[in-house]
Amino acid sequence: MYHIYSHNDLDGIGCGIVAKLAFGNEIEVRYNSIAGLNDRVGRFLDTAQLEDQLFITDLSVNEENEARISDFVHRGGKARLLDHHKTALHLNKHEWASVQVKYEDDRLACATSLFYEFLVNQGFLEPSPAAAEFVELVRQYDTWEWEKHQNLKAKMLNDLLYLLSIEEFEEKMVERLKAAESFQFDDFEEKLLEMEQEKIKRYVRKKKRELIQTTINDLCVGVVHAESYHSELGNELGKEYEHLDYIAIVNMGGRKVGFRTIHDSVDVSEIAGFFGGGGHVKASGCPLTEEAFSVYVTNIFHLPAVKEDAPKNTRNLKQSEHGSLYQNHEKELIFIHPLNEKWGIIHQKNKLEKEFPSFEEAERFIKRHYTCWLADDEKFVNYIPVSK
Ligand SMILES: [Mn+2]
Repeated sequence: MYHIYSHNDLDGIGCGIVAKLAFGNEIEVRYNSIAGLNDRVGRFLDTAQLEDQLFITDLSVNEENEARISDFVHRGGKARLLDHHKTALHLNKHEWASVQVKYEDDRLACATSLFYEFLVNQGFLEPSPAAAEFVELVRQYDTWEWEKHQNLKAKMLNDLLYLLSIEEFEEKMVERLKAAESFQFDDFEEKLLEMEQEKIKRYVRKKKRELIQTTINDLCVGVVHAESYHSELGNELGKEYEHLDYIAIVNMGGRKVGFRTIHDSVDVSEIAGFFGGGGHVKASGCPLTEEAFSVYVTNIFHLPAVKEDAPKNTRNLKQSEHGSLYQNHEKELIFIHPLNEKWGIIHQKNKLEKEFPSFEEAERFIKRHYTCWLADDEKFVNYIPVSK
């Protein structure tokens, strides 16, 4: 009997789907949370027979299971772990593990793409255009490449998973990939997914108005409470408030915190690791421990949400030669103005000594330091700056 223990997200489930294409009813497929995997692997090894074949995909094992799998393999058992998380690279020292973050042409790998290629190379699975397209959609979604290519189909595939149950999604996809020449959504799914896009847009708009800005360990952080749509929120809020180093998404019901960043200079897997979690450089998570709770909830609960830049101004505009006026909850006024080919800042009545080579850098500075937003036209026309 074959057994696959995989992650319970699109990439992990993609592995289960290609496994079913290859092995049909000969494989037991189980999806796990990051926290649940080691228990599952431990229980498998307790009773494993040498003719059992174990696959672990999109997740990695702890030291105890690492040693136990090595032992199982040395006794003649078959096991293979395939992952693409850099936190699992140390497992490559075992012949039974292959962890690969990137392809030779620099495309990022995902577990489904690695596992699909493995199954094809080993002769377990006949390659097909539909399966290859499905795998590529999973890869683009999991690595965020879909955004760069604006490949909405990849995002819709993930949305469809969460509109259905895992079992339903898996069954539908396996049937479709077996039968179809290419990978398509049906008309009903198209309509559903279109409605879902609109719903997500409204949800993100609402959450934008609930974002709290704070400073944690010298990083400027946006905190929001949300149960769902973490990727969309992390991405949209990160882009809207570019001055924030990362977005923390608190899920009270699930007792978890998700971390997302759009910046290359920040590694959110480190931040999650600090609170006993882990993940990718740009997307990670941790349990809502007492410590995380005090940092991301208690300490900032009294703060008001940050406001968006005034959207309909005709006078108070960014990067204007007449200057741009910002305000914050403390009713402070902050003014950015051109100054000898550079940009200067007046905070309340004080001219800052620091000068900035670009408007963007000046704006980033004041948004981080004063938690401010572009004031409306009325404030601007009544504003009299101290003499520059
Ligand atoms: Mn993955």
